[in-house]
Amino acid sequence: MPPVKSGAKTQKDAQKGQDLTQKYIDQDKRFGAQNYAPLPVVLERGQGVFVWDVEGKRYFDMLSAYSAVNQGHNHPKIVAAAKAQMDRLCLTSRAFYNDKMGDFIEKLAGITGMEKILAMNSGAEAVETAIKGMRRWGYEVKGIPKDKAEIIVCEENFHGRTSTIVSFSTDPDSYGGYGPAMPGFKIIPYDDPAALEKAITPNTCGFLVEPVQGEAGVKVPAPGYLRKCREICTKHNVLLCTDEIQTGFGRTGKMFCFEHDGIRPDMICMGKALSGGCYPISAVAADDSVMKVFKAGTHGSTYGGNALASVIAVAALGVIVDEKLPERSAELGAYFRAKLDTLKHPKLRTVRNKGLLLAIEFTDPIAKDFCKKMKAKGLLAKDTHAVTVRFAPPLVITKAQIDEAFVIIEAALKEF
Ligand code: IF1
Repeated sequence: MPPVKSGAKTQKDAQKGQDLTQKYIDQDKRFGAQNYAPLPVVLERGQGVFVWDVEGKRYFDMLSAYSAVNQGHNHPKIVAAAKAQMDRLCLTSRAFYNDKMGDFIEKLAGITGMEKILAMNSGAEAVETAIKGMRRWGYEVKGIPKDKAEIIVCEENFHGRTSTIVSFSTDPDSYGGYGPAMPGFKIIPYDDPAALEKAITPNTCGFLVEPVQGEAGVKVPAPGYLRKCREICTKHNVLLCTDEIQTGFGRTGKMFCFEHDGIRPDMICMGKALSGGCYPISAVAADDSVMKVFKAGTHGSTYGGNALASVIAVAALGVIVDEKLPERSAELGAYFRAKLDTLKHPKLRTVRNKGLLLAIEFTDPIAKDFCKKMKAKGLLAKDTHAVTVRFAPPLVITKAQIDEAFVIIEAALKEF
């Protein structure tokens, strides 16, 4: 007999629930491309820091859809804004103006401190936009000879899945079998300003960097790294482009992670929490000296900046500001970190964090098994690179909820 799950009242209900879970997993196996290997949990509802599976079991969401759900699942203000707009107008394409995009880009320009915004949909599209912008700036403003522009990136980067972006990935899972690689990228070690300066040539147009490397396992660079990169880029007339798709919108304890170093990049890539998880919305911000290279007809997207997306982004940004999510993230990140620091286990190597982007690293490749054990106890988190588990709850989490989640983490660790 299967054990009774917390969401089911009787043994029979539990069996029914498990059958339902299996049905959805079978459907995925039967009809879906198998480009993911998810934990065997099928979610049907979310609210705040919690999600519920089809068996009625509740989980802490410690992934937040890779930091897209900083505002918490189904934030009522974002959902209400979306619902109201859906009755009015969703998509017109950019062949015409709509009456909502203006408020979106004005608000995002204010928050980023940049003059201009270019709206896209996925994070990868924002990065692609930045790459195209840096190259074109290189030719038109810096005077780099045709087709010679170079962009510098870092080892263990994660910037998305397009064929160009995976061309400069150092993870064989990401780039393997997808060649030929797009030329024009130079890869240097992360957190190494000297390597940046050495890699720059007269043909370098930009440096694309994550303020914290998420997929690499929450790799936090030395304080001042971005400040040094800023100085080097300025000195050599190279654009500094920070990928804030995962680190932005409060995740690391500031609105944007680059603020920890007190700098201003030339371009900012944003996505994920720009919609609070309610719609794919991404954007690039830059001053007009860079953004001017995008002339009419030279770049775009059917859905980018649509009315529905714009209204959702305005609401999602409003929640971040009104609920002081960056400040919460700083305070609660330190609180969560201090709790993780008390964990004692021979297989636990280290703890890292920047705000509410935290990770624990094991000495052995047990991260996936650890996630399975936490799942059984009602907490969902994701392993990365076999030895690391990332904890990134919605930023609306409370201290009491962190305490409750920590009990699960501690209990799961005891089973190793
Ligand atoms: C998947 C990782 C996280 C990103 C940064 C751009 C993008 C991402 C810094 C692209 C996206 C996601 C994609 C998701 C897994 C996830 C991820 F583990 F792969 F690295 F978050 F840590 N820049 N990251 O983190 O944005 O096009 O996906 O909207 O399954 O690929 P996107």
